[in-house]
Amino acid sequence: MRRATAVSKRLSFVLRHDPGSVGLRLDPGGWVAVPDLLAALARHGLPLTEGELRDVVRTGDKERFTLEDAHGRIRASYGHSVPVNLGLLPQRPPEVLFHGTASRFVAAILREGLQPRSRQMVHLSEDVETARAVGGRRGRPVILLVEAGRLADDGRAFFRSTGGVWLVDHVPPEYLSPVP
Ligand code: HQG
Repeated sequence: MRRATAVSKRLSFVLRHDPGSVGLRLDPGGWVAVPDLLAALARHGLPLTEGELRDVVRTGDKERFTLEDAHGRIRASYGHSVPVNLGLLPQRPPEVLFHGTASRFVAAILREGLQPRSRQMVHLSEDVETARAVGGRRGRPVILLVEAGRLADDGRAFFRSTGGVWLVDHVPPEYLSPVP
């Protein structure tokens, strides 16, 4: 695995799922001070310069992290399993969004709707290609169309993270249909 990929995966793990694994605590918004993160990673076997951290954030294939220079802090932009309040304001989503999943989950999803499972929120994509790549991580990909506009009209809050990732707490089955 490329070093940048390995660093990105470790950052995702620490900032989304287990800051305690390197002795860190996230603030309520999911942020951690950059010097604290670098020191914690170094203590746990991943010495990293600030320049390298910046490169990983900037050149990753997705906008997984947000680096706020004004405050010298960083957080994962989405994907959390630890409770965080990202402070995003609800936004009107596009009329349709997409969710890529693996074929073995489809029957349960069409019965129960989309659940966040181990994460805090359900993650949705703006286009079919992205959704296909997301679903392909877990098996044979199946794309579900989400009637996001109608669900928003019916009162559910949608949040836009970075890189065209939309977050919602649940999608009931009546707003879902498989894309042939
Ligand atoms: C499925 C990646 C059965 C759901 C991606 C998914 C994303 C159900 C799996 C982000 C279900 C959870 C998140 C139900 C949902 N019954 N299965 N009722 N409801 N599921 O990884 O959306 O590359 O937690 O379809 O690109 O795959 O890491 O969610 O297959 O943006 O930056 O349960 O992570 O980004 O899997 O991925 P995940 P996800 P990164």
